[in-house]
Amino acid sequence: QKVILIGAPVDTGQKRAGCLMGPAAYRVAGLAEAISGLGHQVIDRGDVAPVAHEPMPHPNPAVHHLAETVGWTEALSQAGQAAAAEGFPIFLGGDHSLSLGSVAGVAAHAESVGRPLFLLWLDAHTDFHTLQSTQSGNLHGTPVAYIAGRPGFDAFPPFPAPVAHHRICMLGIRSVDDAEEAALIPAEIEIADMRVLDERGIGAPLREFLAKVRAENGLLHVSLDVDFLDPSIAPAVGTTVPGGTTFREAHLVMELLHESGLVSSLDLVELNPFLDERGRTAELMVDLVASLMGRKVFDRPTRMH
Ligand code: DIR
Ligand code: MN
Ligand code: MN
Ligand code: MN
Repeated sequence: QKVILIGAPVDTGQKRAGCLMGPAAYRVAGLAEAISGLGHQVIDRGDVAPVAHEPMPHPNPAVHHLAETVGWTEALSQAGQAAAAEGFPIFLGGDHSLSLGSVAGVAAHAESVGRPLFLLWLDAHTDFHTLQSTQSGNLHGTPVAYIAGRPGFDAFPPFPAPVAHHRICMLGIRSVDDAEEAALIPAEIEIADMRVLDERGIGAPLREFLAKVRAENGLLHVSLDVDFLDPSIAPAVGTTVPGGTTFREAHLVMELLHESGLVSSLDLVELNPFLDERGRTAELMVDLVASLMGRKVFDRPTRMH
């Protein structure tokens, strides 16, 4: 595979500074070397810069950094669409507001090749707020709403080919705000929250979703928020929520994704290196990417399920 690294040092989608150091931390932790060591070609495109805009006031006074977020969305969408046409983009965040742009870019690419885009959201949070419903005003809590085509994103470029609800799956969910829950209850989005994962394990719901992607010959974008992981193994995130996925659950997800051969693009988001402990979270994220790109515990050609 030709893997294209796109640095997205976005820090304006929430209020705790530090995510802008994420791309540098992934590079220091050896992300490119880990991927190329598996036999892939890796091209590091460096960091994207946002398009500049005058401040944009919003009727919801909680909303902050709207103009900056729109500027990042435009720049990352363009970079993402070009990279998706050329290879396998990995977006190095940056907070989760970068996915407004990264997924817009890969959605435009999917539309241009006539294939449906699917979205796997690995997160403690559902990130389903509109600009009207958010109470924190943190735009990292909004990308899935934009991607799914919810109204209220008039300040942003129109989302190219919104992703249908049945093509979205969320794993690891354990923090949902009331307004998000109200909007999600009637939606056909697959939500395997932590309760579901406790009952069924993480492999079963993921396999069901992958079967849907395969049945429609879809492209699959994976968005991995550090807070998908339990804070005991991944402390470097501003919004830790207890009860997250374990080391092995997370690796199993990545191994199943690799075996499926269906993943076409990836976000790594919310890493705040300022909160890390000797780089352990950055290193864990790099190891998870390695699993996604083909590193195996035990490399026997076929595995029995
Ligand atoms: C919360 C949370 N639902 C909000 N956040 C996220 O502020 O809208 N944290 N996405 O990672
Ligand atoms: Mn998130
Ligand atoms: Mn989160
Ligand atoms: Mn919340």
